[in-house]
Amino acid sequence: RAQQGFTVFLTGLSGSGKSTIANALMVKLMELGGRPVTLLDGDVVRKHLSSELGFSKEHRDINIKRIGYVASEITKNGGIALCAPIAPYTATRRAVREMIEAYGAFVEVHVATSLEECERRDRKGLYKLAREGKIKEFTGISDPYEAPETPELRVDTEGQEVDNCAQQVILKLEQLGLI
Ligand code: GGZ
Repeated sequence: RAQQGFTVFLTGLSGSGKSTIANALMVKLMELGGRPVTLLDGDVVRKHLSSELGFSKEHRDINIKRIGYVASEITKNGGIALCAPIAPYTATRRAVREMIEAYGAFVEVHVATSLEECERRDRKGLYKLAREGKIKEFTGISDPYEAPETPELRVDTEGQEVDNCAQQVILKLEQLGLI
């Protein structure tokens, strides 16, 4: 089982640092060699795989299930899938977990940057637009985020370097016997 495939699923608010951590994690996992690593980043997936979808609950669920399906195929074939969508709904994350656990491990990582901090950073200016009502159904402002209650790992990005956050995920993967 040491070389089974697995999926790391990073969930958190927009601007929480999911993509940044996923990219750092990808570098570390590729350095280990062995299994191919595939990054399924939220905004990249939306551009290529879910370009017709918006941000209603129904559309978010379709988007997450597509990501889950691709990750399950990667996991089935012994690869490593890194997913980094917001994935705001507990039930949908659970459905993806079940899809993937049929083939390998599912490691849920809550990138737990607070709304206050995400909004303070506002790297893309989206929170400002959401507050002004110019973006509707914006997660954390005018749409829900159901924080995971029992993720495999919770990462706090406030006052911590990206590399440290990625290293915590690596440690967890080691503890779980996945790498
Ligand atoms: C949340 C939105 C929205 C709304 C556009 N709500 O920080 P970003 O810009 O680059 O990442 C966010 C991305 C969210 O897409 P996901 O596929 O990860 O969401 S979900 O898992 O809920 O399907 C954000 C941008 O899209 N964005 N409008 N209304 N984020």
